[in-house]
Order: sequence, then C-alpha cells, then structure tokens
Amino acid sequence: RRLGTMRGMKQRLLVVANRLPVSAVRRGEDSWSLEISAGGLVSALLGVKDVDAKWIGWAGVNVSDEVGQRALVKALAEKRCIPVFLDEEIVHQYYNGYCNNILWPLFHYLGLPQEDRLATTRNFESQFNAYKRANQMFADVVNQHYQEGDVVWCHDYHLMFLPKCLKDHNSKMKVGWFLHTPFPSSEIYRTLPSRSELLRSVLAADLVGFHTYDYARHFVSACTRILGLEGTPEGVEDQGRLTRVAAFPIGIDSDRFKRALDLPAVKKHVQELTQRFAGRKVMLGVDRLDMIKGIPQKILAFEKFLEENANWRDKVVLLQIAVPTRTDVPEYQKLTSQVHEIVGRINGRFGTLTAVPIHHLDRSLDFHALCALYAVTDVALVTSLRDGMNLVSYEFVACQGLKKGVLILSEFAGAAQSLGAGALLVNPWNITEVANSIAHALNMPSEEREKRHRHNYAHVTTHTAQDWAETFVSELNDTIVEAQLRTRQ
Ligand code: ADQ
Repeated sequence: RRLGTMRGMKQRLLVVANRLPVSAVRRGEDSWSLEISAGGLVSALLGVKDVDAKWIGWAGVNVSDEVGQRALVKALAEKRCIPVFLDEEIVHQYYNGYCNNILWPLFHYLGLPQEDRLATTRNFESQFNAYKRANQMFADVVNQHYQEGDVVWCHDYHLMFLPKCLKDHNSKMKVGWFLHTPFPSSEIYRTLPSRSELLRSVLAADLVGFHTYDYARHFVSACTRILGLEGTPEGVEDQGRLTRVAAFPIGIDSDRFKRALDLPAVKKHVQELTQRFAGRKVMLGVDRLDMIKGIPQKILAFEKFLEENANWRDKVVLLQIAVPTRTDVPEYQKLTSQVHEIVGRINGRFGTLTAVPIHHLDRSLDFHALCALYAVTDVALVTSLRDGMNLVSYEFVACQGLKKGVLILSEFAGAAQSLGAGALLVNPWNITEVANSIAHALNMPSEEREKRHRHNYAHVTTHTAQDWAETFVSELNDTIVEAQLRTRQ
C-alpha cells in the first residue's frame, strides 16, 4: 500500500521509542558525535515509501546542562531525531526499575528475581509513578512537535502510558502502539498491581499491534477479564469506541543482508571462517545476554549432545556470540558468570590441546562479521525461553542462500509461528529434546534441509521490515478514517 499519495505529499510520522536509534558521545561543552545504529526499526522505516519520519526518544545519556542539551538537540535534528531528556533518578526508577525489573520479566513469563521480590514489591509504587512521569515527558515532546495530520507511532513496553497522555492532550491525534515483546497470558498479566491503568492507557490508542495473534488474543482477554470490556474480532470496545487490536509480525530488511554477502570484505571473512573451521560443522547462537534468550539451557543441551554422540565430538563447534546488556543489574551479572562457568566446564571436559567445542564471545559483532558468520553456519540455535519475535532466526535464514543450513527454533519465540514449518521446533527447557534436535539437524539429508530452507527463505524475503512498517502505518490511517466515518453516520 502507498501512503500519503492521495494528498500528493508524504505522510508525516512521529516514531516514539524509549531509545533513539543513535549513540551519542559528548566531545566538548557544546559538541556531540553521533552514530546512527542501523537496527531493525531504522531500516524498516527507511524502506517505507511516502513517509516522512522523525524519531522522538531518549538519547541514552544524562545531559543536565543547558549548553549540552541545546547542542544535542541541534546535532540530533540533522539525523531527524528529537531527544527527550531524562535525569538519572528518573532513568533509575522508570527504565531500570519499572521497565526492566518489572515489565520485562513479567511479559516474558519469568516472574521477578527471587531475592528482589520483596524489595520490588515495596518500591513498586514509586517506580510506577516514575514510569508515568517519564511517559508524560515523552508526551510533552511529542506535543511540542506534533502538527495536524501527523501519525504518532509509540513503541514497546516502556511507553504503555503514552497513548493516554497523548489522547488526553489532543483526542484527534492518530496514535498507534506496538509491543515488541510477548503480551503474556492474562493470568500472568493480572498479577501486575498497575494492570488496569496500563490497559486503559493502551486502549486510548487507535491501533494496538503485536507480533502474533496469540499476544493480541492475550491482550484482548486481559481487557475483558480485568476491565470487563467487550472483545470483538476487531479489537476491544468501550462505550461505543473501538480500539483496533491486530497482529503485525515484524520482518527484516533481507536485501541488506543479501547485498552484504556480495561485498568483497564479507566474502573474505567467509573464506577465513571456512578455513578456520574446516572439517567441523558450525553451530551458531547470537543473542543479547538476557535471561529470556535461554543461553545456559542451550549450552547444557549442546553438552548433552556431545555426551551422547561421541562420534561428533571433534567434528562440531558451537559459536555463541552474546552481547552484554544491562550490565549493572546483579541478575545479569550472575547470568554472565553462570554461562562462563558452564562453557569452561564443557570445554575442559570435551576440549583437546588443539580445539575446544564452544567459542563464547561476550561482545557484539559488526554487521559484516555477523553476516559472514550466519553464512558459514550449518545449524543455528535459537532457544529463547520467550521472545516477542526473534530477528536472529530471520537474519540467519536470509544469509543461507547457498548453504541451506538448519534452524533449531524455540516454540516460545514469536518466529515459531512464521518459520515453524521450516525450522526444527523445540521446547528449550527440555535439553534432551534440544540435544536430539541437534543430532537430527547435523544428520539431516540435503533434500530435507533444502525443503525446509526454501520455506523459511520464501517467508523471510517476502515479509520484510518495510512491509511491516508500511502495513502498520497505513492500517493506522485506515482505522482513523473508519472511526471518523462512524461518527459521521
Ligand atoms: P531483541 O530481544 O534485541 O529485540 P532480536 O529480535 O533477536 O532480539 O534482535 C536482536 C538484534 O540485535 C538482531 O538484529 C541481531 O542481529 C542483533 N544482535 C543480537 N546479538 C548480537 C551480537 N552478539 N552481535 C551483533 N548483533 C547482535 C526485541 C524483542 C524481540 C523482537 C525484536 C523486534 O525481544 O523478540 O524480535 O525486539 O521487535
């Protein structure tokens, strides 16, 4: 669908997310250096035709002086970004506290860290108040920059209170909200003390989107069970007003990966890796180092596979790339040492003087190195305990043009609903099942591999990030038109 062409002008879009897609480093009193991070959302929106998008969000740095703030606003404006300034206390309570310590684990069915449970319960109210204050600060910046006819697209669990703040200020504003994580079963969600207030706020939006139908269904159930509202096939109705609720599965910019594979630097990298691991099958895991990604479970399953398949011990290597995130949180520090401990034990147990079965890197890889790794991989292991979608599985498939490797995929990742027919689906908690799937993947006949790969490749290359963004924004426009038509009738 084309957007905005009716008026012969581009549809203006304000994209609001907790973090701007830039990393900002202060170079002097009034100078900043900025680097755009080419994440999924950025490339998704770059590919959408007829849209003129601006970003609103936190730049990830604390800037308390006016000179610094003014300079940052100016520098960001060139990148079509507008900053929301949050001070350290708000970041601590809103971002580290309410978002990452409460909503993130709850939405991924993990509950709260046991030792923090009471402390979190005690701090809950002040963190929720900070969350609302922060959301209002985002709303204030949106209101300053909003022009009539703009569409406002709010992203993720950080900004669930934003739709209400925006609509309270201007009920005609077109507001959409999209959740990148799962929305849990209403039985889990209803334990949240602020459950009703957050649901009501999200319902203030005109369109609410999720990666899968299951998440959308859970959200509608939460609204019916907790708020007593009526769920319809279209969404949720409250006193004659409909909030559209639907699934919009995200994708990737698959062409960007295909183009990268043709670059001489990437080809050279592929060649080096192929030589480095000659004679061994390459298995790959790429994850942020987060509890939801199931990294310890994955490595234990690999150990079980080595235990039970002695003939494979010197013929396979697992490369686990884990980008550290939220490194100041004790729970994440514990996870890092746990993973190191397991990897060390397995390498000690099955390694030789010349080779180890697991290479574990605690860092991010640049885009080209990542593409090369995906390309030389025989089996990708995505064993998230829960994951909204999981783009790593898509990226692997996009880079497997020649190799036609196998994807082992958790049934608890949103991607299982789109790549389920091509992947080997597993329950990541069952390490015997994962170990058996590794054996199945490594021994899979080439016809079966090709058939599975064809299915996944067709999906990944036809359901792109651009389609996702375009569909959401155009549906948001249509929703409003429908609502206006109804009021006129
Ligand atoms: P994430 O939890 O961050 O995203 P994912 O969808 O896998 O998970 O995306 C991660 C991105 O970071 C990918 O583009 C990947 O290439 C990159 N990345 C991960 N590890 C990396 C590494 N070691 N080095 C370099 N790059 C790395 C959230 C939700 C997901 C949802 C997305 C998009 O948790 O479920 O799919 O948003 O909606």
